[in-house]
Amino acid sequence: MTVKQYLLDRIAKGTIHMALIDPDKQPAEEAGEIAKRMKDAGTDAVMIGGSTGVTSENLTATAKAVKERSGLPAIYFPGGPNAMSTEVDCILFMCMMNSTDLRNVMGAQVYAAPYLKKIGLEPISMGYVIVEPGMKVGAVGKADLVKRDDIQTAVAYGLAAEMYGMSLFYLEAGSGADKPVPPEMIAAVKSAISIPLIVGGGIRTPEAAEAARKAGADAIVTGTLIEQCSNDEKLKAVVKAAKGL
Ligand code: 1GP
Repeated sequence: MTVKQYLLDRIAKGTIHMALIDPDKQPAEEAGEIAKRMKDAGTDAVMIGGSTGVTSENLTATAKAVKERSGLPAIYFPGGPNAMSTEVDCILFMCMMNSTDLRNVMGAQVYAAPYLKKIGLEPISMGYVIVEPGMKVGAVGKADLVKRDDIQTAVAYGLAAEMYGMSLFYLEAGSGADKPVPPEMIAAVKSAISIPLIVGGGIRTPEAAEAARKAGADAIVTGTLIEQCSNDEKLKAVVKAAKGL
């Protein structure tokens, strides 16, 4: 089964949770341990990526450790075409739709496509839009951030992603954001599009995860929380709230 089908099958049953691990933040063994704890907490898949410091070496080692320890799909969430690995199960083939740098919209993808074809890695097409505050990914990605109250623009990006035939649409507030994507924005985008909606950035509490799920997120991503939290019960509570269990 493709990873895309795995995700769609799970999403058909309700909101899923994905744990984001930055390979630059810890040794691979530790990443594997985090993935195992997240699997036990009920997470559905592990995304591997970061805005800076990702290399083919740390990506490969992290993907290997994640798969060995958790058995969960290792989904590459690339920050650019510079790091690649055959150890990941798929790559989010994404277009940062609101970047002002053409390389993030299309250039990196064109550069990477022949190599992805050669190694036979599953691409999952995804429209990726950065909402305020945007954090590091907004700055590094030179994003023209969607304002938190500009729901119409967020909806328009979602519709454009769907019209382009993208498989997923991701609303991102940025890792470590003080506030996640507003629930009103999630709800409006969700009701406008029929492709799965991923939401991430600044979700660190069961309340925030529940708000995103209730607003209509199909997948909820948490990164900072799992890096910083050593309390398995708290991790479990956030995953449960994300999934509505
Ligand atoms: C980043 O949305 C993710 O792409 C995760 O954000 O680190 O704030 O959970 P956090």
